[in-house]
Amino acid sequence: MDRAFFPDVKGPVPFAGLDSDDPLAFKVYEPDRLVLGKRMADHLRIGVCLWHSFSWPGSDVFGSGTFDRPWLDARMDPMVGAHERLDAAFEFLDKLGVPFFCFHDRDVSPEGRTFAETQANLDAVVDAIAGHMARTGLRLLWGTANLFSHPRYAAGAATNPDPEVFAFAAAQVKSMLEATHRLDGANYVLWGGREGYETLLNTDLAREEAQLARFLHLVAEHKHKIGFKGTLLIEPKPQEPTKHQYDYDVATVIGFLERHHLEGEYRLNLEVNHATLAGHSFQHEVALAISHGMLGSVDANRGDYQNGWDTDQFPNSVDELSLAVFEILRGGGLTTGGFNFDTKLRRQSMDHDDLFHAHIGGIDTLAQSLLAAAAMIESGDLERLRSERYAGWTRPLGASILEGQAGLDTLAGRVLAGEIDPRPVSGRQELLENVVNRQIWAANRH
Ligand code: XUL
Ligand code: CO
Repeated sequence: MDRAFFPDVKGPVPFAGLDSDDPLAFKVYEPDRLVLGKRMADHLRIGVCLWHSFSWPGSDVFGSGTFDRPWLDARMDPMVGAHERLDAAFEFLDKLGVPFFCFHDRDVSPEGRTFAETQANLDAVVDAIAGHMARTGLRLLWGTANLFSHPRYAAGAATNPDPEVFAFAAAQVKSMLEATHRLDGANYVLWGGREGYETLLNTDLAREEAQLARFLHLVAEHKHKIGFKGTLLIEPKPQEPTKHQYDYDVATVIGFLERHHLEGEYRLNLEVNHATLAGHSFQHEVALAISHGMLGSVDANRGDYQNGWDTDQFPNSVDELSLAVFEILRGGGLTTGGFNFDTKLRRQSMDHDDLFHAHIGGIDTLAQSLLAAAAMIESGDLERLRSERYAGWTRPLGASILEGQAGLDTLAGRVLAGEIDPRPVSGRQELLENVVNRQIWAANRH
């Protein structure tokens, strides 16, 4: 494409600060600003997804696409469209000034009539992506295979009742894992698209679990075989598109991985809206993953509290996000992961620039959440109050219980003798909530 797709944005989007009213400037995100001794850009490792932003026309179940995405026009040669899409996507990424992007195989290259043709299409597009990366300096946060859109996957991929579908999915993941390796991806994601069920009347749960475990072992084996050094990530989600997805939430996935001796091979890619669909706060999912050493990466977005589906909106609540970022900082920060915007414009946001407004707002929300979370860490109040709450466990009684020296007889004897007589202690929730709010409100002064 010779013409710019986003001619009204010069880029890179500058940092202009809170006093600026320029809608095409960051108010808080300042990549080189040091936060807790580390660049903001290195804390957040922001990525943009190529599916919602470049491969979705703005359709919903009641209506067709509303967005101007010429490369999706069915009358265009799909490979010509694929290259046009990449031109527009890399123009956007470069102008936005983020370091990373993410994609599924089918976001960037079309299926051919045979698998060999599909592979040739992907190879050609990956060549073009490598060229764009070399030109712009953008990096791949993660790659993934789309194992849910094609009708062959209607009953799942690895958990399909037909082993031929399992084999086809295996071929697709092999191909995309190798493409991710070639592009030096930092991670490879497996979201269980249709790994779940619609009705138990036709579903053998034990069999499907065994199939999924086998599939994940094959992926891990292939990772080592080709020498891919990135992290393999599973992305939990409780439902949608299937009525019940097997990778329901963090607790379920960790249990599954441990049951099948896969916990050393995989970590988790946590999405905000998936946490809320599972009935959890995002902070909960992040904290639980960290407590098991399993946090990998984040898909940043949000849902809408009035409905129960995955609206994938751009994040805009510092109050909510800063608590999750606080957990991430407390856990030592992200390593190979980042914050990928797995986010969709609203269907009426059809101007080309809307994609910039959406990402700029989401990135500023993240940056402000980082400042607030860093202030919570720096003040030390939350950490101090939490360790005071558990202080008993570091004293002789707690230590003797945890180390297995005190059995029921010993403990009961001491209680009976009146030596142990616990008093309820305040959990100080409101005090803690005030500490958090003060840090959120004051964060910009730091
Ligand atoms: C679906 C979802 C996916 C994964 C990648 O809800 O989040 O886009 O992130 O397959
Ligand atoms: Co996602």
